[in-house]
Amino acid sequence: QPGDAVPVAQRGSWSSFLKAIASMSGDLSSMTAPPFILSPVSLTEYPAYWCERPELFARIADAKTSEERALAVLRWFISTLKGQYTTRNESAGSEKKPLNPALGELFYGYWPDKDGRGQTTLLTEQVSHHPPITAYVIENESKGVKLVGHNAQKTSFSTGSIIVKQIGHAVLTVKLPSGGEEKYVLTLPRLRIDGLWYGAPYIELSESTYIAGGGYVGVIDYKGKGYFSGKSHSFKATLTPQGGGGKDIVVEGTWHQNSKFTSGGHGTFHDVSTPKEIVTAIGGEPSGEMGPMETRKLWELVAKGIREGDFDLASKEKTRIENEMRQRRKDEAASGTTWELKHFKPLDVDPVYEKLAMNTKIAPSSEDTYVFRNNWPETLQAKKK
Ligand code: CLR
Repeated sequence: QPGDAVPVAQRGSWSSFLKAIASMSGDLSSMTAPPFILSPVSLTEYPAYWCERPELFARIADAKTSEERALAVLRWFISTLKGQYTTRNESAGSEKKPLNPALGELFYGYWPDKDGRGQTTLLTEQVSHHPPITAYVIENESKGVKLVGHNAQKTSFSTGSIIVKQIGHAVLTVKLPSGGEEKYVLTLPRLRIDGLWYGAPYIELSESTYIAGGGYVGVIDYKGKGYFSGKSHSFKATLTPQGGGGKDIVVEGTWHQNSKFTSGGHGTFHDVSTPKEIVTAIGGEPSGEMGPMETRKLWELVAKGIREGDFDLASKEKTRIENEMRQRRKDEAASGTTWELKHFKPLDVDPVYEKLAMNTKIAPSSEDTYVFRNNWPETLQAKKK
């Protein structure tokens, strides 16, 4: 039945929300949604999904050949998808609407060393509010593996589903045993959000993403129920060595379960059932505390309200924050200044993307980027030893 998963008292506002989505263009993040669908987590925390298996991230550095490295990158990438796209269904019952980050919002965290894999640190900054753009760095310094990326979303509505086109990309840098380094460009999948009618939204991935670098181009094709294997969350990844001569490696399976080699290898490629490790949030102030622009500080009472079902508190606090931010923008306009980003510098073109996108079908052929200033807060710098 329509609205089955929606609390009775919110069914009216859910159907108004759906109607509003159907006629919106572009940015869904600032639309007001009924309480039952709100998440207490800000989008600045989502980049942590890239590293919930820190050992797979670290292991990229251990590869001995470019083929091994390309496979290690692919294995780590595939292992992040379950966290990125199914976690909220598992923990909250359905996909939820995240908090829409304020300009300059910050999130810091780390994954501790374990079994010699080294510490991994995370830094996120909301680099734009209109449209929302989030930039992040994840680094395992002792291993020499680093991911720098940014992402935004363009949403549209089609036959009952929300279609989310992700804009942005990430660059993975890996130090080689020989002393040099290798860079890989990663693009992001298109999302389709279904189950809206019932009030139980969930994500399926579609189309293709690319991992280009290290002498390989990887194309990952995503299909839902009724394609390839007939299963939801299916993918097929093809790694092609550049420069001719080599043979493709093909891996097939489901990204939330397991996958196997179907060409160029044998047996299991990856099984994602190993336990994940949630990031540990950490304050970026020298005292170890969280500053006023740090996600969990900024949204503290909104998150509390949502978690405890006190939606008056949540909406009162959300309005207060939004008004403060609006005032800040007005003051800046009046004084002819603009907000200064703390950790990133915007750049119109990304030379790494341009170079690696050349021999692929990566579209668009050019993208802007955010360059990390390499200024980790002291509290995190201390975690990198
Ligand atoms: C953000 C970047 C992450 C992967 C990711 C997962 C879920 C996506 C999110 C991104 C962007 C915002 C998103 C969310 C799912 C739902 C939410 C598209 C891409 C929208 C704004 C809210 C839709 C509201 C319905 C749930 C009703 O690496």
